[in-house]
Formats: sequence, structure tokens, C-alpha cells
Amino acid sequence: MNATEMKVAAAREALTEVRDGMRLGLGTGSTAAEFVRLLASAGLRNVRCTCTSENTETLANSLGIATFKLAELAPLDLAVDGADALDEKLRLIKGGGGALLREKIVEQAARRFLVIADKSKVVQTFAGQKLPVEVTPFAREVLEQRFADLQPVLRLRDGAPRVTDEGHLILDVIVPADRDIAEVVAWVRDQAGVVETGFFPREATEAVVAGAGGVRRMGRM
Ligand code: A5P
Repeated sequence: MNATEMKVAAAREALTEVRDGMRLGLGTGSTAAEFVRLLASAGLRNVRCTCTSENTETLANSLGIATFKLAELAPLDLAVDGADALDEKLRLIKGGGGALLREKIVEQAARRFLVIADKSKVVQTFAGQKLPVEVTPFAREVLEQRFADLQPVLRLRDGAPRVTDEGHLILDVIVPADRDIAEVVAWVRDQAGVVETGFFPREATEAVVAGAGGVRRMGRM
């Protein structure tokens, strides 16, 4: 299986958890997009969906999936989304697609959050990983200076700062090798102007990880 086939395999396994009539949260990114495509062709007419990004909403609507505001559906029965990294405790780093804030809002409003990923996303440690930090435009430069030890890089798209769906900017920082991610995130989140980080310590309840040999299910320990 190549990487795309693994993403499809994880998405297909996630679809087996969906029942008609459910209220669903749809994630963002290439793996979540495979789930949206499979969902659209599943013929479940009474599933109601809300999206973690405008990109996903555009994709879902283009495939004939009607979408609703989160508040119209919350609490959700199930959210399905990808991750940039996950560990064996089901802690995640997300936000590679820039949607971390809406993702966390939607996924905290879900009774179950199922992560779908290929096995390259599974990590032993978050040390050295890229961690997206969503910041207000006003605070960006001062936070870049304050985060100097974390090697911040302003996220760009087409040569201009990437503006999130909520109108913020993203600084990608590096989790230092000698520090625990939870401690780094606690300090980062304490800085005024930081809106959210891509560390999801407790949101995921389960995961489907696809590898060459098939899919592996993980549950929260
Ligand atoms: C979107 O903001 C992200 O959180 C994605 O879920 C994450 O980057 C995984 O994306 P891929 O499925 O494209 O790897």
C-alpha cells in the first residue's frame, strides 16, 4: 500500500463506525478528505455534518453533503479527522493544514473523536516535532521573539502569511528535545496573543492507523 492507499484504508475503516442519523464532525487534511469522499458515496441520507474548516465544507458541499453550524448539531456523535503525529497514549499534534483551532473546537464537542492516519504519523515522542501555534496578528512579532528558543517560523501560503479561517496567523515551533511537550504547551498557551496550539492531549478517544499490513485500532488507555 502506498501512502494514499493507507489513508483510504483508514478512512474506510472509520466509515464502518458511522450510522445513519448520526451527527458528525468532518476533519481537515488529505486523510480526512478521503473520509469525506467515502461518506459522500455511502448513501447515508440522514447523517448531518459540521466541518472543521472552510476547505472541508467546500469539499463536502461539492460532493452533495449538506453541512450545518456546529451549534446546530452539538454534541456530535462522532468526529473523524487526521493528525500530523500521534503517540500510543492518543495524544496528537494537529494543524498541518492550518485548521487546528476549529478542529479542536469541533472535536471537543464530539462524544467520540476517531483519528485516521497512516502509520508514518505514529511517534514515540513529540520531541523535535513541529507544533503549530495559532496567534493573533497583533502579537505575532513579539511572540516570534519570545519563542526564539522554539525556532518559530511564520506559516506562509503562496508567499504571504497564512491566515486561518478565524483570521489568525500560525507560528510553527519545534518542541525541544529535552522538554516535555505538555510543559512547553502550558508555557506557550500562557502568552497573551496565543489563541491555541496544535497539541491535542485528550481529545482523541480512538484511532485507526493504516500500515502496509492492514489497519490497527487504538483506544484511549
Ligand atoms: C489540519 O489542520 C490538520 O490537523 C490535519 O488533520 C493534519 O495536518 C493531517 O493532515 P493529512 O491527513 O493531510 O496528513
